[in-house]
Amino acid sequence: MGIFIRTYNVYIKTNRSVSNIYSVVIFNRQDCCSERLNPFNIHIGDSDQVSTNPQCGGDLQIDVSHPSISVSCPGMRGRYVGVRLPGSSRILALCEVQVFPGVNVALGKPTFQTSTAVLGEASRAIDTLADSCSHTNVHGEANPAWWVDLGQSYVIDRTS
Ligand SMILES: [Ca+2]
Repeated sequence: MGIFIRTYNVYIKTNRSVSNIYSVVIFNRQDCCSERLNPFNIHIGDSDQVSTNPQCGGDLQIDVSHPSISVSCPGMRGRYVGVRLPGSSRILALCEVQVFPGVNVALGKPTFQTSTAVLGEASRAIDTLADSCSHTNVHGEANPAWWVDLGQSYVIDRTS
């Protein structure tokens, strides 16, 4: 079993102008190197300085025998959803990142990352192809990160 964070079943939505995020789903590399993702952090918030936004769940671990992990972050909100690898000399590859308020709101949105390897464009993490992955500098770097700009703030109001 991968880590599945489940807390509240119900959250009272106080701002009706925002939509709902239920979970963030991350697809890991399957061809090699799947252990490189551990540990990772998910940041959600309205700052484009992604690493300053609140973390969902602290240091997270994916079960490397599973292709993906679904992380619920109830009560969090934000326009930017980021994945960051804490530590020196890390390499971040993401094959898909999905943000779910019923439908995947990350699709078609602008994506960014701290560095880009050849054929590892940030947009590959939202191209719906599990064998096409974003990739930061192959030599590693401190605290590499990837993020998507959802264009508006979304809030989690309950787990799905
Ligand atoms: Ca992909």
